[in-house]
Amino acid sequence: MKPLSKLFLLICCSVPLYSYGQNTDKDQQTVINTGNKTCGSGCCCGMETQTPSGIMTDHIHNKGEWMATCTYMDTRMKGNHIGATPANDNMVYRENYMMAPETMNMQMHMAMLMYGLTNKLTLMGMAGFTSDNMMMNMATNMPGMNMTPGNTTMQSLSSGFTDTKIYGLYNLSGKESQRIIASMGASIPTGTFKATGVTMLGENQRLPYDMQPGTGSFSIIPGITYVHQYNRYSLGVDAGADIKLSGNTLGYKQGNVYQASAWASRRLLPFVSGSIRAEEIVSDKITGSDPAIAIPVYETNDPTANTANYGGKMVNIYAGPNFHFDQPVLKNFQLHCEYGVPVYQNLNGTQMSEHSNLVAGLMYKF
Ligand SMILES: [Cu+2]
Repeated sequence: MKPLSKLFLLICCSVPLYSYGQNTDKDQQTVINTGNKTCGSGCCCGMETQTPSGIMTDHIHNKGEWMATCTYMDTRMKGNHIGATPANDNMVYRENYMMAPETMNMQMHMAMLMYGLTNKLTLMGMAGFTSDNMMMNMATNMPGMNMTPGNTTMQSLSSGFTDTKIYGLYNLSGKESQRIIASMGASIPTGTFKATGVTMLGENQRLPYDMQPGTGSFSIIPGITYVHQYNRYSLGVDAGADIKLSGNTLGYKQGNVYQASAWASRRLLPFVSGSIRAEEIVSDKITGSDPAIAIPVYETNDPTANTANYGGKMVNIYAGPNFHFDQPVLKNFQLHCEYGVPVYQNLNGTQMSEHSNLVAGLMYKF
């Protein structure tokens, strides 16, 4: 685990322990009343802290209000699936591949800024940096491959800035307790899609599509989010898509992504709420290919180098706590954490299986 992830976990555990015992029922009443007093027609205040960490488009801000968020995302993949069936290395080799991915870890740090342009329209921008680490096994040593005899694993690393996203969020309903937020975003290809590293072809080779920090394509990101907030609990649904507008300069286009979520959350203590969320993600195959990856020996032996092995359907279940603090120094902060595991995966071709997802975000409103 990297130092920053340790820090997040430390904050997760220590701040609520500090807050506990400092709060009383009277304090809880104060939090809710203060929230209502400062609310505009659809702002995020008081009780919005119940929305799960992975949902970014659940609220807007009052005119002139800013919010900054630091988010850490840790996605882990382990083993493989062929379609909907979990597959061990031998099953991958029987598909005529020489390489079988073992694990992959993607760690992303994201900075997000929100600004209330009017009481109904909020602008949001996101920029990120990602680090990917993939381990692969190979069936046997092949001549000309980048492996020493007897060493049957290979590690590939990549890192870089991700694509940058900008959004407009508009509250279609007049109420804050029942919000319908329509959002429209655009993804700008600031992330590299030409990262190189260790592959079966050797060092400094173009890394496969899933190891590239960026897509190289502009995309639009429409979405709609509904939140019904009660005093102690809230319910919400969210649906959205990431539609690639065109291929990149290398001649391929990452698949469109469609996602939907539904969640329920409840205030558990004056300073903490818990949420559970179900999420479905459907992603399309890659169209076209990168000439530096679509080399026959590479494409037919490494499943991650083959565009047929991208896209699919998955359902994830998440749970996590949200913390808000009412100490004078901390009252503008909120901390959201969410951990998820897949309950269903039906992936195109032969692909790495999703293992877990951690999202943790520290928000500051000013
Ligand atoms: Cu916000």
